[in-house]
Amino acid sequence: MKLYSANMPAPNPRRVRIFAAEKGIALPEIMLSLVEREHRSADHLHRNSLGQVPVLELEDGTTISETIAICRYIEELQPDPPMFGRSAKEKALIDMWTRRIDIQLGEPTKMFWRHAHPATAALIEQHKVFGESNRDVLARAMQWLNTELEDGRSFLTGDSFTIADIAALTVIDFAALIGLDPLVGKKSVTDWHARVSSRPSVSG
Ligand SMILES: N[C@@H](CCC(=O)N[C@@H](CS)C(=O)NCC(=O)O)C(=O)O
Repeated sequence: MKLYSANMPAPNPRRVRIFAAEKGIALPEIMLSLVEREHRSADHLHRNSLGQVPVLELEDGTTISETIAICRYIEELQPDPPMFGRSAKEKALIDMWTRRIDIQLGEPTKMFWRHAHPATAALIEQHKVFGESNRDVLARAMQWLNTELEDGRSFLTGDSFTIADIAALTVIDFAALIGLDPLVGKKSVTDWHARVSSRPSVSG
């Protein structure tokens, strides 16, 4: 199996990279240049009709898109360490947190990137006022997350590093890269961020 991917700062391929490293799986990556629009080539549109990365290609030619679907597939192949939970309660809490991160943090970050950032201005029609309004939306979401983590737990769902932490780390790092300052004044999130960033799967 191999992953059609893209280099940093692309946050979604990075999620799969970290996830596979946590599982000890060496996943060959074929890097597409997003700047050169290789993800919109006929070959890649054949793999994913939405023209996005990551895409996991299996030995039989099946292609799986969507980061969480790819990670779930890898989890089935290699259940240890469990990153989507084992019990019904763990699974539900990890799903809850992954969705919260994608909706509360991921959406405003994506909307700012698409509608206000200079790097995407030539690619899509931007609505700058709407795009800029997402700065405040993200700032409020980060404040909420900071309050949540003030109880001192190590990871988003408790004592274990999970897909929810990977989702949060990658979106927060991307938000920082595009100038949204997500960690400023957020002590509990900053402590969590330092903890997860020091993991070999992330720093290696
Ligand atoms: N929902 C998808 C999002 C994938 C996505 O947005 N990938 C970005 C790279 S991080 C991409 O391919 N962007 C190029 C584009 O949408 O044209 C997932 O979870 O995999």
